[in-house]
Amino acid sequence: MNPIRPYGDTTGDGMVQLSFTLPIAHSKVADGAAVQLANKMGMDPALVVHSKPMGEGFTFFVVYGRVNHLVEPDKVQVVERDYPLLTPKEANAAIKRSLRRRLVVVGACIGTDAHTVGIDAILNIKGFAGEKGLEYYREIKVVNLGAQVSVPQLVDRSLAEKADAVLVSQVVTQRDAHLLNTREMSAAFREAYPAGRQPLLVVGGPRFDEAMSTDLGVDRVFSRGTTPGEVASFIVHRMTDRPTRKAS
Ligand code: B12
Repeated sequence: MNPIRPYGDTTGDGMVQLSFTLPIAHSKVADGAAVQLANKMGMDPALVVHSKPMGEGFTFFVVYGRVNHLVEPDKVQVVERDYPLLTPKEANAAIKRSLRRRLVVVGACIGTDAHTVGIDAILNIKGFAGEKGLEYYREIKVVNLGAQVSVPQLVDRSLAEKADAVLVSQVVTQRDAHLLNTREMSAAFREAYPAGRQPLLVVGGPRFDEAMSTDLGVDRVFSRGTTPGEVASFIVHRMTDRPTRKAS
């Protein structure tokens, strides 16, 4: 694929829009500072199209301008879905065939995170984006622990429920809380379970990099826009692929 450029008014004109906040009072100097930053980032010319005070001593900006960088789609690396998308009916049938019992999923928002809408979108029967959540699947038992669950609580409940898969949501990313919490969680599961017997660990949230699963010690990372069907299909694919989990 040929290199491409951003597009604002005419194809390939390189126009982009950027928003940010600077710790400076709203003023003409502040607008100039925003242009200076944009110039240093490679936007030239750069135009402040919006600037508004954000409390005392802070200003929010939207800057519109041209960049000269070429984008090379051939060099982009992403995590592609490497398993088939199943309908709930197909997923139920696969679970029944290979596990001969219901598959147990335990879900939670861990740490201080109280953003439950994302995990509920995946788990609750009402689902997300026109797809039913995992509670709709007859062969899946869902235990949704809700918000602000500690790692020890999650591990204990997973052991008690004999969880096949543990689904963790992390939405707050301040000071990399999502990464630290996930690493703590995966380490706790490695410690609590015999090698090779731990449940499938799945983490999700809008600001995760899907390529980080190995680094975070989990089986899969899902990011923004994930649908319940993708998650159910992944779990079924991995569960029915790994005989060691079947007997638990
Ligand atoms: C609603 C909301 C709240 C509600 C949450 C209510 C609830 N019960 O969830 C309330 C008002 C409580 C709240 C509080 C706070 N919030 Co808030 N909140 C939001 C908001 C507006 C929407 C989040 C949301 O519901 N998205 C919709 C769902 C469907 O999307 P999603 O979470 O991305 O989930 C999808 C995927 O990511 C994925 N997914 C998510 N989890 C999982 C898990 C698994 C296993 C899988 C497979 C997939 C998956 O699947 C989902 C469906 O596609 C966002 C801003 C925004 N527009 O996103 C801020 C936002 C997340 N909040 C933010 C902040 C800062 C806070 C507070 C700290 C504010 C404060 N100072 O008090 C508190 C923190 C409370 C706490 N202890 O966690 C920041 C986070 C910034 C950061 N970098 O961390 C955001 C981004 C706003 C912002 N721009 O500043 N918040």
